[in-house]
Amino acid sequence: APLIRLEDYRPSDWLIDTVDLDIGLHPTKTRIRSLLALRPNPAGQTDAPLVLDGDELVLKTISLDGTPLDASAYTATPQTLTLHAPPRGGFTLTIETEIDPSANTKLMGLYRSSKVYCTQCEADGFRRITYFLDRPDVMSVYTVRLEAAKAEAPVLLSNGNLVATGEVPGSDRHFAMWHDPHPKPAYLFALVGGALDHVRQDYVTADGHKVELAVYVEPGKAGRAGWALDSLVRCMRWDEQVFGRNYDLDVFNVVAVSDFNMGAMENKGLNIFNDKYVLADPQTATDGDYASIEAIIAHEYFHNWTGNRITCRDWFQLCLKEGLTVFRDQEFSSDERSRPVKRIADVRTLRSTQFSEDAGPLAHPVRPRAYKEINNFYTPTVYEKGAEVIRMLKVLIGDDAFKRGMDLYFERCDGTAATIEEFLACFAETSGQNLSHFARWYEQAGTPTIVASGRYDAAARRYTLELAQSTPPTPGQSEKQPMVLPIKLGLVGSQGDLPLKTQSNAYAGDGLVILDGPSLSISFDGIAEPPIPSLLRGFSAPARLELDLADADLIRQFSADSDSFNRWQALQSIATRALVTAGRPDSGPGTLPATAAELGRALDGFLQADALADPAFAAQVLRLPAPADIAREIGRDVDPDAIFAAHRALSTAIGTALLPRLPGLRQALETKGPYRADAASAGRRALRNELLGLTALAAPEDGAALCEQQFETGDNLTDRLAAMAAMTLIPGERREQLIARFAAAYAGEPLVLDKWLMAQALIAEPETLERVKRLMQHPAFSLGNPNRVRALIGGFAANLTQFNRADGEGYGFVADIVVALDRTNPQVASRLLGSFKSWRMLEPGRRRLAREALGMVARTQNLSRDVSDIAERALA
Ligand code: B3K
Ligand code: ZN
Repeated sequence: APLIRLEDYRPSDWLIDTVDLDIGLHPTKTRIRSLLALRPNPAGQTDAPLVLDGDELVLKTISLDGTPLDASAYTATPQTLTLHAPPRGGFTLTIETEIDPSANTKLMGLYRSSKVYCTQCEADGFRRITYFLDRPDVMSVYTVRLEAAKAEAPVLLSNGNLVATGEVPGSDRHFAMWHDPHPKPAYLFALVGGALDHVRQDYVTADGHKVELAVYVEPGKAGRAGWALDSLVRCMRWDEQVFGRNYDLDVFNVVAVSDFNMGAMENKGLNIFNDKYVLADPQTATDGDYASIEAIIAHEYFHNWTGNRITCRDWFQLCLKEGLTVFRDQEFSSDERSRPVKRIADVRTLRSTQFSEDAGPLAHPVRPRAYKEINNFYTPTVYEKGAEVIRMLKVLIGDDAFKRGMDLYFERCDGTAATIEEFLACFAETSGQNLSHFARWYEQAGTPTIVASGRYDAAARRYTLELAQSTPPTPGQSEKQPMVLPIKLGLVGSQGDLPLKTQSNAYAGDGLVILDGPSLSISFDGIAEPPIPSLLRGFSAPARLELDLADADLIRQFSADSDSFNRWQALQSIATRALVTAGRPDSGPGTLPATAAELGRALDGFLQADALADPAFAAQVLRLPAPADIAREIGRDVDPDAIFAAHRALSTAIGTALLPRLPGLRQALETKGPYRADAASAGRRALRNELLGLTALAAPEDGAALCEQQFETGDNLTDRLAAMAAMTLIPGERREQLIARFAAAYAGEPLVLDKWLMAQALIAEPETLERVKRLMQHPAFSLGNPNRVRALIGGFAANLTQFNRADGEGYGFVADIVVALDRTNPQVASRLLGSFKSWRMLEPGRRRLAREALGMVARTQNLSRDVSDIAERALA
């Protein structure tokens, strides 16, 4: 496959002003007539041939300005439609294609999911429907007529506003006509047809525009659509208040489908969702699901401005819409829930997904320079690190300049396909700062490490901080330049934060230091006692911090720091250091770090004093860094079994230290009355269930009884699933019985059974591989459904010890599934292959076995571009 490069970008030679689609839906023979109004792009070449994109297409007819084209005037292949000598001025093309939605297992373009017609066009699915200039800088006004059998598809939806409906005389068919006045790229086109139920609500925007909101779901599931609709209303209001953005059409529809390659899609006025991120009621969704639905509904809605009104010039600019929109949804959730807890959760995700990507062979800049398959670049780096870059920008230039910069961006770039340069120019203008060095965040891959050390001079009452940064090499970037690192900091004394006074004026005493060179030394005066440095407050830059504080100081920081994030981080740092030491291959199995007792005491004191004040925060404090985080910290010759053993030993020791307190605390945390999804209730359940897990480890007999009891009496999925998950920590017959009872209780609930599949795939025992193979035969599993695959196979691939079995069987199993799946759904297959991304840091035996499995995949004939791209890069 050819490498597509950012530097080769050229504007399109042709533009398409309007698109009129007439689509006759049929399960196997869907007809598409497309009328395109083309004109030469003043910025392009006028005498160029016209080459439209296709993908597995069959051309039926073609006319130019209404006259059928002579066969010599064009060439049609499944991939392209070329007009050799298009007229110099504007003209229209009418193109007819026919496709089979039922045979479309790639779930790109038009397909059927449980008898519902739906589309997914980003990044390049529209070309699987009709020949087109399928690139985001070609923006057109769409009018869409949909026709289908009334019985099969009573609901017919597309982008924009509904302009007409009617019967097709003399037939069992009907039609709906939709018009979207906002020019958009083809990747935002969507249609839905099927028998669907819905819930609806009217909404009036801040600028007085009435909008009909609706959420469409499979028949019988309307009772589970309320939370999504409620989230939609709240995020629309929030975007008006915080970003000054009003909605711009008469309708906004959300549709849930059960076969979907990713989470959701922001098609203009017609968002299509994986039903996992729409459907919720207390019996079938967890607190985590409620939070994800709220966040993803908001994310897709926010794209209406950051993505749709302002789209991307080309796919290299993907982070322009994704990083910014993740930032926006994170801010929304922070305002709806607890800001510190949300930040902690986001940083956990960033570290586990993005830092690990950045540390391995698939590392790439937030704005990649080249790609073979763009769908492989919808990554944690583009999304989550992209959001961190926006967050740093805000810290760097301040809230006010950031807000004015966003306003300027909306004003200046509305209706265009923009670039990162255009985006940054707005903030350079409103802040008066030169952002060219900051822009390196978009170009340079890898996670910077900040090495910090402090020195206290009691006589001079001066504290000096030495900071240095470096970034390890990543593929294609062996030399690294210093980044702009905004470091929020404080000096914690015995009575709290000390006032910051610096001698030089270069760094004001406002708690923000900018490290933008290789190193920096900064002194604070008038410091009356030896302080504890609190660096990267709120995780102000996506970096690793190396700061050697004694455990006792970290424990003091945990109780005294005014920054919640760093309070949490202090204990995480103790645990990380202990686990890194104990998890090294030469440490002997399951060595208990000496600090376990200290950590146990600190947590016990904290639970006694503070747990009930903020249970959601307390739950985060109790949760240790994941074994995979420890593996990344160790970085080379990793032995997953040693890390896991150390992790288990530390968790068990903590559980043992807390054991006397657990029953009383669990009782105090019980939520009274019917289930409520709010953040405060969810926080109590989170802590209560964290304590259940610790009980299961520290006192398996009591733990098993508690799990059984909570499963039987729990009135919501959060508690019942937590009971089963805690029980998976306790091998034996009682566990198997509870697993069976869970399956029986939720038979016919595929989304709940996904959690059941995943919980089993994550069991850290050698029998898990056989269990997973057995579960592939269970009626709840299907290789054809992405959610099922991600739950069971994706869950197994995330099981640190079992995917990385010393005999290589885990690698072989996942690699075989990747190859099999690639024939039907390359995108899901290539995501799964991404599970190998950390193979190079393993000890030599596993490294060799993982490389062999990757090699087997790479050598397979007729691989998709998606899978071969990942295999090649992983092995490079
Ligand atoms: N923009 C879509 C993702 C499309 C993925 C294409 N492979 C969802 C989102 O980020 O909101
Ligand atoms: Zn997005």
